[in-house]
Order: sequence, then structure tokens, then C-alpha cells
Amino acid sequence: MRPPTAADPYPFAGTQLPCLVGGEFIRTRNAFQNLSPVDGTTLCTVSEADATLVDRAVQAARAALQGPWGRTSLPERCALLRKVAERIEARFTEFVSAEVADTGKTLKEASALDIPRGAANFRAYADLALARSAECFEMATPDGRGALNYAVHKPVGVVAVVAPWNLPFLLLTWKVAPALVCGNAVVAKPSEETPATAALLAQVMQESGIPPGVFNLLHGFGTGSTGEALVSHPDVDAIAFTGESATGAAIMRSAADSVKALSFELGGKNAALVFADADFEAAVNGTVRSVFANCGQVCLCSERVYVERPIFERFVAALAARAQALKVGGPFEGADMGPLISRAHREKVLSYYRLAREEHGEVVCGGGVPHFGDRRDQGAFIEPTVVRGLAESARCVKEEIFGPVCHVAPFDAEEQAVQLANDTHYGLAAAVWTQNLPRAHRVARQMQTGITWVNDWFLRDLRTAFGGVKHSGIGREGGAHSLAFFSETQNICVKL
Ligand code: NAD
Ligand code: 6OH
Repeated sequence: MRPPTAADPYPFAGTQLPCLVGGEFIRTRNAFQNLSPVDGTTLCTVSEADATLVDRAVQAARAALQGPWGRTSLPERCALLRKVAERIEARFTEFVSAEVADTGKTLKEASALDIPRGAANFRAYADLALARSAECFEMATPDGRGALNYAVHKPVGVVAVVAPWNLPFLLLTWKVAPALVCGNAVVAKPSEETPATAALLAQVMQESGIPPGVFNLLHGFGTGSTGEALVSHPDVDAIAFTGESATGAAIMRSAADSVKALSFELGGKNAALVFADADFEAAVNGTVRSVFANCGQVCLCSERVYVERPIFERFVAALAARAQALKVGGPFEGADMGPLISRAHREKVLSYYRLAREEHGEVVCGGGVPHFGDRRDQGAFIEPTVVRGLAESARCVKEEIFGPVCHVAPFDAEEQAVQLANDTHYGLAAAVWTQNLPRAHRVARQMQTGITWVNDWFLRDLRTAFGGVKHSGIGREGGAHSLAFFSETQNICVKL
């Protein structure tokens, strides 16, 4: 699998990306521009699906469920998913080119994480679905003959998958793969910011023999556009959504009238707790990663770093030094950190950089925009930033920023660290750095989050539960949890 070079073209240069509906690639009259976050140039145009096309896609999905797809066996679906994984790998260079162009993320991130994880998602769910067992309970009855209860798993039906722009391919396939292996038909809507890897996936689905209508792809915006039309469509049975908490709330309202099943992976304001007994270098390295990975645009990123007082000053100095040493640049420049997704998002993150000063924080490093003196100045680059000295009630400590920035604050006692970490409406992930084993378990268990890492960050086993508490989500995905969400379980009770 060869990573692309700057000489490899954007796979869709100069074209209009189509939607895929019922096995047919459709270019719509309404098209929008897909801009590069690296230099603001137009990468391609994208067909926006209107409510009529959304309806066609949902009907195509419904028809597919009633056709041969509805009669496929689990091994047949698993074989198809494995083919999809193989085709992604066969077109690895194109996928990476598409992802780095749309997002500006580093070549290393896209080659080592986003695209391999896309393929891995299809393989993992094929393996997991084949290994799934169904529950069975023998029961006693008054006549002594007994009864046997056994469960069967059926598809939910038409599933809408709505994905964000930060890990576009990873997060789309994370839901599409389990939905398909469970026998559903999917209507997917990637973010308007990052349509290209989804467009390649639509081609791969066709190449792999996924029947028409089983995977439909709609491009477009959210509110008042494709996304809203899809999630409020009465014939959609379930919605798997990843994105902002406020968007989740809007989708919940849209979905209420037709009582759709919902799985939500939402925002975070994640804490890292660094105890004085931590392996200092490992904690600094891990925190640099957990704050600045993907330009801080990972839902799991740490935006609040609490450090035990004896090592606080040394830790802040090391973190700031490492942040300042990060090379910011485009995907093909050997950079450590790419741009934010868009100028609009940069405006939002910069507004928090300004707010941090207004809220009497001290900007330890960064806080602005880098100047390159070339076309990258038209992009969405921003400086990695460390802030200290804010009150815990400050908006910068409470609200998700989703950029390469953290607030770092000292703590004096374990109970205080736990209280600070949990003092938020969010509850997605936490990172705990300590070499004291009993403390590691004790603190980890007290984190009000769906996911807690001890002495690492974003270490993923696809069989594990993934999701958030409080405003960070509804339900769990990953492993058996995804298979449960994308299936209807029927109990059959047989009197013996
Ligand atoms: P977003 O909520 O703005 O958009 C996500 C998707 O929803 C896009 O495809 C968008 O077009 C669509 N959408 C927007 N409004 C809609 C509506 N009213 N109806 C239907 N669809 C609508 O999120 P984003 O800015 O793309 O992504 C960043 C956010 O996602 C951050 O808050 C981040 O924390 C969160 N996120 C969470 C996880 C997780 O696993 N918990 C993972 C990644 C990102
Ligand atoms: C959020 O930005 C990252 C989510 C990661 C996953 O869903 C995953 O499966 O690793």
C-alpha cells in the first residue's frame, strides 16, 4: 500500500461528485464547492441532494431490503464486507489522497489511521458478526414440559448514517460496516466538508458487488438541506449519527415523530489527569498527542489538562515547548499538524483564543495564526496553543472548542482531580497518567465518561464499547454494541 505523494492527483479534480441512489450515480443541478483547507482552492464541486432525491434514496433502500439483499445469509454478507475492505486497500493511494486533500490532515495520520481503520472496520464487523451468539433460555412451566426461548437477530431496516468531517472515512465506515453486516440498507450522508472518501466508498461498494440500493450516498448540508430531510424522513427506521451535541439535539427532534432508533456519538470536553507519580516523558508525549492530534479535531482530544502541583510548572513548560516545536503545514510537507477543516471553523477556534484572554487566561504559547508568505496563508492553519490561569467557570473551560488548544491547571489531591474532571456536561473520554496501580483503577472508575485511558490515549480495540455519557452521546457502539443497535432482536418462545 503506497502512500500518495504531492504528485498524485486529487481523485476528483475538476469533476462534480455524484450521489449514489439505487445503484445509479446521479449529478444534481445544485452543486456546491469543496474547498481545500490547505490553500482555499476549489478541489471539486459536489452534488447536493434535495428532499426528492433523499426520498428516492430511502425508497431504493427499502426496495433493496425486500429484494435479494433481504435474503442474503450472514456468511454472504461477511464475504462482501471483506471484499469491500480489500478494494479499499487496493485503492489505498486514492483514498489517502482524497482524505488529505479534503481535510488537510497529515499524510501520516491519513495513512496510518483514517484509511487503514476504514478497511479494518469492514473486516472487524465481518468477524464480530460471525462470532455473535444469540441468547437462549430454557424455562420451567407448571405442566413440567418446559419451554425454550431463543433470540433471532433481524435487520432494523433503512438506516441513515450521518457523519462529521474530522475523521471522515473512519467514522462513516464505523457505522456503515455494522449496519450492512446486520442486513440493513444504508443511506449515508458524509459531511459537506469532506465528501471525497465517501464518494470513493460508493465506487468500492459497486466494485465489490453490494447490490443496488443497499448502500446509497447523499451529499449535502445539514439543517434545511439533505441531512435534515434524511433524518426526518418517515421511512427511515434508525439513525446513527456522529457530530456536535447541538446537532444531536436537532436530529432527535426531527426523528421524534416517527420514533426512530438513535445512536449518537457527540461532543466532548475531555480531561487528562496527570499525577506526580506518572512517567513524566510518557505523560508529556501522550498529552501532546491527545491535545494536538488531527489539529485538535478528534472528539476524544483533551481540552482540559489537570496536573498535580509538584510537577505542574515543569509539565506546562514541557508541553508548551513541545507544542511550539510542532511543524504546522500541508499534508505533503512532513508536518506534524495540518490546518483546521475550514476558515469558518478557524474563526470559531480563534474566537476562543480571544475569549481566553478576555477571561483572564494566560496564553503560554500560540494563540494566533501562522504566516507562511505563500498560498497556505489562504488556508485554515492555526497555532497550537496552551492556556493557563482560567477560572473553572470560564467558557473556554466549559465549552468544546475542537481545535489544537488546551487549558492546563494544577490540582492538589486525587479527589479534587476527579471532581474537576467530572465538572462538565460532557462525558466522552478521559486520560489518566499515573504509575500507582491502585490509583489508576480507582480514578479511572470514577471518571464520568464512556471511555477512559490509563497511560495512553486513543488506543482502540474495535471489540470494546465506544460512546459517551451526559451530553456526549446516547448508547454505545463498538463490538457487540454496534451489532445490537443495528439489529432487531426477536424472542421466540417455544412450548415444549
Ligand atoms: P456537525 O454536528 O456540525 O455535523 C455532523 C453531520 O451532521 C454533518 O454531516 C452535517 O451535515 C450533519 N447535520 C448538521 N445539522 C444537521 C441536521 N439538523 N440534521 C441532520 N444532519 C445534520 O459536526 P461536525 O462539525 O461535522 O463535527 C465535529 C463535532 O463532532 C464535534 O462536536 C465533535 O466532538 C463531534 N464528534 C464526536 C465523535 C464521537 O464519537 N463522540 C466523533 C467525532 C466527532
Ligand atoms: C472522534 O473524533 C473519534 C472517534 C473514534 C472512533 O469512533 C473510533 O472508533 O475510533
